[in-house]
Amino acid sequence: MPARVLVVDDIPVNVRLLEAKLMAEYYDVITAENGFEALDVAASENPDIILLDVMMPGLDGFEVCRRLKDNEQTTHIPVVMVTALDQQSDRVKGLSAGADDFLTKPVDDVALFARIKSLVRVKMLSDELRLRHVSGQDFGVGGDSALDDPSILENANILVVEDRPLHAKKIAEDLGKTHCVQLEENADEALFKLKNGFFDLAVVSLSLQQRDALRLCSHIRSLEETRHLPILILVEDGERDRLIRGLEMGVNDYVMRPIDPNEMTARVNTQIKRKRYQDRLRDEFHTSLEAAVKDQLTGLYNRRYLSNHLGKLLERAREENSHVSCLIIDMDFFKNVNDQYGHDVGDEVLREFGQRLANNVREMDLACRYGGEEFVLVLPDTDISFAYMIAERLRQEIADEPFVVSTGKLNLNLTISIGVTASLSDGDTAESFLKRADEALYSAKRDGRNRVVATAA
Ligand code: GH3
Ligand code: MG
Ligand code: MG
Repeated sequence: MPARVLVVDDIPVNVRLLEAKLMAEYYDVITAENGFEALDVAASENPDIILLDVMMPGLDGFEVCRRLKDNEQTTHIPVVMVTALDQQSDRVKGLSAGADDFLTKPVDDVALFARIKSLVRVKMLSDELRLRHVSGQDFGVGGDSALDDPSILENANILVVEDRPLHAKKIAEDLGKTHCVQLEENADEALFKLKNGFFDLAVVSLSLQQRDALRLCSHIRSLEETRHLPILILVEDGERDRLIRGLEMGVNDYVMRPIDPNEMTARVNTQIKRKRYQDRLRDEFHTSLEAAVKDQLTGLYNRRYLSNHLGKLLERAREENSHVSCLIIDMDFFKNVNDQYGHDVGDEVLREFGQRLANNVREMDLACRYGGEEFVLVLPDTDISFAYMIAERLRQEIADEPFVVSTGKLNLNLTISIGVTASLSDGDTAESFLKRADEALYSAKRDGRNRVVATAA
């Protein structure tokens, strides 16, 4: 879906000019001619970004920005103030009104699209997080921490790569007011630090004297550890071609020299936000992925994962002409534990059993909770006699070692029964495979429990 841009300017020619540029790049453009209209349209149309003229009769840009940021419905929409050239005081005012970035008139194409791209990306990431948060709450998981909280910028670590000491010192001073800054003059050293440290952003001078700064940027982009790290470059006036090459190779944004500290800070903050939203999304993804495949009580894989995975293991075994074996394990008379000591103690036993099972398996084995007090252990590359041996060892260990529960107050002697089978060379589905093991388990129960029965295929 193309990003939707709201262009606000009281001079129709300015609106049309920006509109034409944006439409040429396939952005969806909506417009407003004054501050009040801008507030209405922003609330009703939910644009992905707002380009806001400063000088307007009635409500000026600062006031519009302030109201947008005060309104819960529009506060998350990034605002770029379009200011007259070299109006430093406008930038300070814009920042305190909550603006996310600045562009100067006449608007330069490279600057325009670099900014829109960064900010729209930030907004989409935070929208996505907000959405997941809402659905997470529907399922009763995930906290309710505010996502637009200012803490997203706290304790950010920035590496500044600049080999001219005076320039470096000035940048460190400016950014050091709000972030933790490290200076590095050597490009190789910088790459090493970025690779091994915990940085949120690399600020690279495009005018390094000792090394080609673009080569450093390209290395940062290609290394696994730094692929997602945002890069902001500092550019001299005559370096436009190199700037464009930098943006093409994945540099995220730039600041022109002489550096306006406010502008640099705004851009640095945008990049840090983007990085951190992205990190949060990635973390949440891993957590939800884990929740989808793991059993909550024991931390073992769940039945759904087993069903998905077992078919693949069997297929691979067939291709490689090897065997997969499997144990179905069921606790004996487990109902008695619940009846006698309560469900919580039962849960404790299951957790402890899961732990013991996990301790008994190899990296390649798949231990899962099949349901209630039933567990499945899948052993790739293992024939039935070896699987029987493992099952027998496990049975023995459980029978010999009482379960210590209720913080040491109870010692429970429990036993397990196990059905064992191995895959057939001429084809076995996950269902037929598990069914055979289940039949073996049934025999073990029938024959008196606390025993292992293996079915020869
Ligand atoms: P058998 O030797 O024939 O397997 O006897 P059993 O009592 O172990 O088997 P049965 O299938 O009759 O009962 C299983 C019990 O496991 C009943 C159920 O309440 C309990 N159970 C299943 N899931 C859980 C759980 O998550 N926590 C607890 N505490 N108990 C559970
Ligand atoms: Mg049982
Ligand atoms: Mg059972």
